[in-house]
Amino acid sequence: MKKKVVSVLVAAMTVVSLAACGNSGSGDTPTAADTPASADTKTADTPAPADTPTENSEDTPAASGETISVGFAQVGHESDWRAANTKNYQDTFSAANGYELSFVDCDNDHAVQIETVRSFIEQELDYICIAPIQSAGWDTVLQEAKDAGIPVLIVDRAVDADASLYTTALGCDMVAEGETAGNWLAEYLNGADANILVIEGSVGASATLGRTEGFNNIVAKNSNWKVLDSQSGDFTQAGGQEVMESFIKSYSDFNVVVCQNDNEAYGAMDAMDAAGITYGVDGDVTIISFDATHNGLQYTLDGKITCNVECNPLQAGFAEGVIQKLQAGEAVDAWTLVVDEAFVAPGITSSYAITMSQEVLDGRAY
Ligand code: GZL
Ligand code: ZN
Repeated sequence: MKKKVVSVLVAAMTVVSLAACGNSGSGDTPTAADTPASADTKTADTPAPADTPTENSEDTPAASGETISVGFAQVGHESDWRAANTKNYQDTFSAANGYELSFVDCDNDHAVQIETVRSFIEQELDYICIAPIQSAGWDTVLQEAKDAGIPVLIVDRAVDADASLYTTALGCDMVAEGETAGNWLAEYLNGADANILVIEGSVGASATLGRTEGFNNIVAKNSNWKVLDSQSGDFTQAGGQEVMESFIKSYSDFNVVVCQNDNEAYGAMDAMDAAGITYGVDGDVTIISFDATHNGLQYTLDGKITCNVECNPLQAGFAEGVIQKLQAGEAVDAWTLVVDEAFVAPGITSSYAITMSQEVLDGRAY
């Protein structure tokens, strides 16, 4: 009976999020051809989590014959990074691997995400994964999941809630990513002035809050740097273009643009192209981006994005490792850090970043 309810309810939720999607699609999410290799292909910078069983190990649910139901309330479909993250979860929590995945694209709508988690609780799923659209507003529904005895994994982004309200969290260190961007910029400018424009990610998202905090920690150490403006581009290409167009109307003396993800950088480049503003290693403006997705690293290899700070989207293996441990009655870590690198355009050497080459790009898993 439970399974029947699962498929009916999820279909309803999916229709809701797809309906909402009409007015908020980023419109620039990649085609299937762009979506990344499955979780199986690992590169040096995509660590195989120590406690994630390999596909054919004897302790995957498929091997033991039971099916594990996992609900995943995903942020949305705003970026290439998100597409890679979604595919990684769908590849990992597949029926063949012994899972029944209830996946809901919450379309960047916090209220939908809360209701999605409530529906997972009502369905009495075995596990709930949440990639929180925003950090605030989670205490009540997390308490409900806890009262229902359903383990909750907070993945990718963080929540402003007491850690006792969920089982574990995993993701990148966004503050460190922001500091890496700032430290690299200080090394690259070597004392030169910086007039900086920042295109932030989605309002209230821990990725936005962390990268902004981290970058500003380094701005504070450089008295000849000035952040002229900082506005949200909502992690989409359209948002990045819109914010950059408004920046260009208001400012003429900027030499650095920080985009808090690759899709915003694509939009910013479109806006600068239209305004005849040059950027990149041979241009007037230095672009720093985050995510280091395939297309973002192509632009880095081409010298258009000068520095790209990675945040690895292939995180489902870590989530599966935690679920496997819980299935076996083992203790799990409260926090799993997904490590990341940074990359710079060819011709630049840096103690904070790897110099891009075709070989580095070809070796990437997404
Ligand atoms: C980062 C992730 C962010 C990416 C964006 O972990 O939450 O959300 O940087 C994505 O591309 O939209
Ligand atoms: Zn949408």
